[in-house]
Amino acid sequence: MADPNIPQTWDIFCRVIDNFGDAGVCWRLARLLRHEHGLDVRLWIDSPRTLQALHPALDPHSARQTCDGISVCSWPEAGLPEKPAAVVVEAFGCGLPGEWVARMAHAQPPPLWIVLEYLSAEPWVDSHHGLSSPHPQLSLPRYFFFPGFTAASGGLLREADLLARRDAFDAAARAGFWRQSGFRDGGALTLSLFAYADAPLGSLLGALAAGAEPTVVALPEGVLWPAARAFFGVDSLAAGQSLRRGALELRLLPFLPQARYDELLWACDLNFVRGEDSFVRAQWAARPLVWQPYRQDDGAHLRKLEAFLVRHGAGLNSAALTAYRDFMARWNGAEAAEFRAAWPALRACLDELAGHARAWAAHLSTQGELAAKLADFARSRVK
Ligand code: TRH
Repeated sequence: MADPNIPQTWDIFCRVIDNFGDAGVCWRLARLLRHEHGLDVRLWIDSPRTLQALHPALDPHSARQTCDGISVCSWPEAGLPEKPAAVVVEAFGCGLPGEWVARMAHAQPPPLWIVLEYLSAEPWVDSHHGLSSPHPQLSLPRYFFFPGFTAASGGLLREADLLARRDAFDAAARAGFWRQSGFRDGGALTLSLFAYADAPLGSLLGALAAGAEPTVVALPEGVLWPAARAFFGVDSLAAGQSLRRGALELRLLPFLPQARYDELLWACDLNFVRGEDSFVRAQWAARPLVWQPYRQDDGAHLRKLEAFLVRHGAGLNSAALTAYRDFMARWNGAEAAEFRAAWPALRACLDELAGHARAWAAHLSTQGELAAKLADFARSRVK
């Protein structure tokens, strides 16, 4: 439980840029620090409504509340912390408000300031992880903490029981998940789909519908529902509904609470994910995944994709890697969004990709877990 040498109080400061990942990662980190390290955690978030989508028990109108053992403070409604925590985590380099930094500078002793960066598989992460960069004017110790896929990085968030719960999710649990979602699990090839609005959904669904193999696509409510409506030529969609065309069955799901999203990943044979947190969860699910990184104007998202393919692709046979790369390039707009050949090629090596995904998850689980590494990092830097 609590290690007295780890600073006991933590403030996590989260600005929601857009989408769900900022809140998703911060909520997961807060829960790990609280429940696996026994620390006092305050999560300061400027969009409690986004967090409520992930954790429905949260009251988005409350300035301060305790949820799942974590003190959730809506910022700026909740004002400033009376006293900054011993460790202040600035999530994704979102920038702490000036009045926060001033209060930190006056605290005795000053808190440890950790900037939690975005996840990347790029090689430079290892040499940047843990570097200090003191505040230009104030004597506040500030460090940069980089998640990553190597032992030298900050690692990935993972609950202690996650892999055991994944492995216990058997055929009966899979059937139960679909039944609870309003569907009968007929054992067909099943894909989950979570992507950005610019994903070429219509082209993918067309290739699946034209295929010979019955294929289920599970689509939680979100930005891709308009493209699904257009594909099927319907005016509305509702969770629990399924639409069919040729070999394709599209199953509409609600946006699931974060705690249940893992079950969707475990209930599928291939998972389309995006951004950061769902991307990591799909790797822990040990199923093949197709990733759409968050688009960045300078093309940095394609460099992140390439870096992942280089790391993850090592050990894959060349035919499987070629099909995987080609499909990911088309899904991410680096190649024509045409799947009539790319999908059958990917489908043909899905068993190889599945075995590789299991080995990859096992490899990642030996690398040290992010919240534990963060707690250890704080322990070693707080006098
Ligand atoms: O929503 P995202 O696109 O968030 C993005 C990324 O984090 C990106 O790195 C960041 O720069 C940008 O926000 C600002 O994708 P991500 O990271 O996968 O977060 C989605 C969260 O939603 C994740 O915790 C999984 C969760 N989720 C559910 O809880 N239920 C669902 O039904 C689905 C589909 C997702």
